[in-house]
This record gives sequence, structure tokens and C-alpha cells, in this order.
Amino acid sequence: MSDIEAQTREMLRTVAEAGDMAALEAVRISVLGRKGVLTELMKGLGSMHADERKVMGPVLNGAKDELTAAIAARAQALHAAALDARLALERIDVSLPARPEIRGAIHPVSQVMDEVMAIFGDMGFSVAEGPDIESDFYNFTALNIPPEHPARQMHDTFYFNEKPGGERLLLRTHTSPVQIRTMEKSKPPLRIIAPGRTYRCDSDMTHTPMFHQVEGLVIDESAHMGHLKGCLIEFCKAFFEVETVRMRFRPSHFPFTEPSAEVDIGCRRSGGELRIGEGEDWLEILGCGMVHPVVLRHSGIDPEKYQGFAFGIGIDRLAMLKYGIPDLRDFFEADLRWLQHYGFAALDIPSLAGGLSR
Ligand code: 2U9
Repeated sequence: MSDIEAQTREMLRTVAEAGDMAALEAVRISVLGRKGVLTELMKGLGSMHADERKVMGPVLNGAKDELTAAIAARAQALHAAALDARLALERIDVSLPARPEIRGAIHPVSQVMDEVMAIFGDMGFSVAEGPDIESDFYNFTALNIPPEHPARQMHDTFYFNEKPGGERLLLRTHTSPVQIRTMEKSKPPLRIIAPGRTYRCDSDMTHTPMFHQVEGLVIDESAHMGHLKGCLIEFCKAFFEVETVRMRFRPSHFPFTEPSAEVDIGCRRSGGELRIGEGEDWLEILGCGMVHPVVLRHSGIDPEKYQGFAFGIGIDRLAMLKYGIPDLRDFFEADLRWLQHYGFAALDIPSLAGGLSR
């Protein structure tokens, strides 16, 4: 065995014996670093006689390739072993009995979702769901937001890396793609709500990058603005658990509805307390409108025959209003003391007959 071969064997042995990433990095530097053993040997090639270089060049390059591959393989094995060790350490036995000092509760967002589903369920709506990761078509184009439309910038979208074909998937910025998918596969009449997580690249006192929405859609041959107003007024009375509410439908603009409106609910702010349904102030709570004919056409529905209305409500904000929760960011802190204060009993499932929030 030549001297170089013997040295290479020795270096391969130290690579194989490196017990962690720090040790492996030290070996890599000692072999392939600027002053590493192999680097120094390769530097000597320049001063060799041409005949000797012809023999030693391939030997040293071969040794370099072999060592580089061995270091990469060892790094991969160390990563895999570290991951296995971490998974073993973080393993939890979900069949163990609950620990009495850790008292879980239903999160206010889940509670409000359940309340909203109970109210619209009672009005004859069914629940539709769809993927969080969406295509550009379902999230934008089908909703009458073509490429270059200014509304795209307003959505602060999280995009994935481009796929080989050039397609760029995204995290849905609203639950509207669920309604498009439902219209594609089911014939009218339709009466659905789409609750779920939505994502926008925005974070401050009143915005979180992930938030929750419920959107509603009614499609038939005669649904009109009057039905939309009646439906939303009934929803607000049931949700805020009041006999009467003052509501105001303000003209607005959304690309997917025409005409469009934003809806305010009457309220009174006194002594740090907010009372919903009464008083002289207004609070914006949702957006709505008649589904744009372009949106119906994109979803395979004939706008000459069918029409309908849609609405969108921010669940997190609704939970803050109803249950007096001051800071949106606390929703996602996973703080048990907060949950014990604002959470709900697991078996109190909201229903219109049994009481929404008791
Ligand atoms: C289809 C057609 C139309 C859903 C709508 C709004 C108005 C709206 C916001 C409320 C609070 C989002 O979470 S929020 O910030 N939404 O103002 N949403 S109309 O319109 C649709 C949906 C689907 C097929």
C-alpha cells in the first residue's frame, strides 16, 4: 500500500469515528481545510516533475473525492441519529391519564367556530372544507382577481417556491377557494359555510399571520340582497345572544361580489366595557355581497340562470368582541393560564336549543 493510500485510510477512519457534527467539522478542516493534510499534499503537485504529477494527480484527486463523499455520508448519518434521538426523547404516550394540574379547555376560536356552525347549521347551511395550500387559480383568478389586479398586493400572500413547471402554490388568503371547489363539483341550489384557517404575511396588534374566517355562500335561482340582509341579521342576533340589533350595510367593493357591502353593528362603549347591539357607536364585523357573475362562470355555474350571495367574517375578531379578549396575539401563545381564563368546558357543545355560550 502506498503512503498516500495509508494516509487516506487513516483519514477515512477518523471521519467514520467522528461522534458528532462538531467532531466531524474538525476532521473536515484537518483534512480538506486551507491547511488540511490533503490540501497540503495537493499543493505539492505544482512542484512535482510532470511524470510524477501524472501519477499523483489522479491518486490525490481520488482521495479527495472519497473523503468528501465519506464526510457527507457521515454528516447525513449523524443528522439521522440526532433526529431519532430527539424523536425518542419527545415521544409522548397519549394513552396516559390526564394530569390534574394541567386542565385543558376549548379555545375561544374553536368555541366561536362551533357557535357559528350551530347558527348557520340551524338555517340549513352545511359545512364545506378545502386545502390550506391552494393554487393561484382557486385563491385569486377564479375570484375575479386576475394577475396584476391590485387586490393581489392587498392579500400579503405567502408563496411557496416555484415548481418545475413554473406553478407557484400559496397559503390561502381567504376560505373563498372552498366555495369555488364546491360550486365546481355540486349543482345549485347551494347553501354552505366554509370555516377554516387563512394566512396573510401581516403581524401587529390586530393581525396575525394565521387567522380564522368563516365564509358563507348561497346560490339558487332567486337569492337576493334582502335574503342576505335577513340571514346576517339573524346570525348577529343569535351570535351575540340579543333580542334586537342595530345593523348598518355600507356600500363597499370586493372583486368577487357586486354589489358589495361592509356591515357594522351598533354598540356602546362605556367604562371600558363594550355592549353589542345597543348604543350610538358602530363596529365593523363583516363583508358581503352578491356573487359576481364572473366568479359563477369560473366555477361552471350559468350566471344567466343562477345568482346568489356571499359573506366573510373574521372569527378571531368575533371571539375578541363577544368574550372581551383584549389582545389578539394571546390567542396563539398556548398559555394555559390564559386558556383557563378564556376557555370553555369541553362538554358544553354550543347549540341553539341548549344555549350557545351559556
Ligand atoms: C365566493 C364568492 C364570494 C366572500 C366575502 C368578504 C366580503 C369580506 C372579510 C371579512 C373579515 C375577510 O376575515 S376578513 O378580514 N371578508 O369582507 N368576504 S364577500 O365572498 C365570496 C366568497 C366566495 C365564491
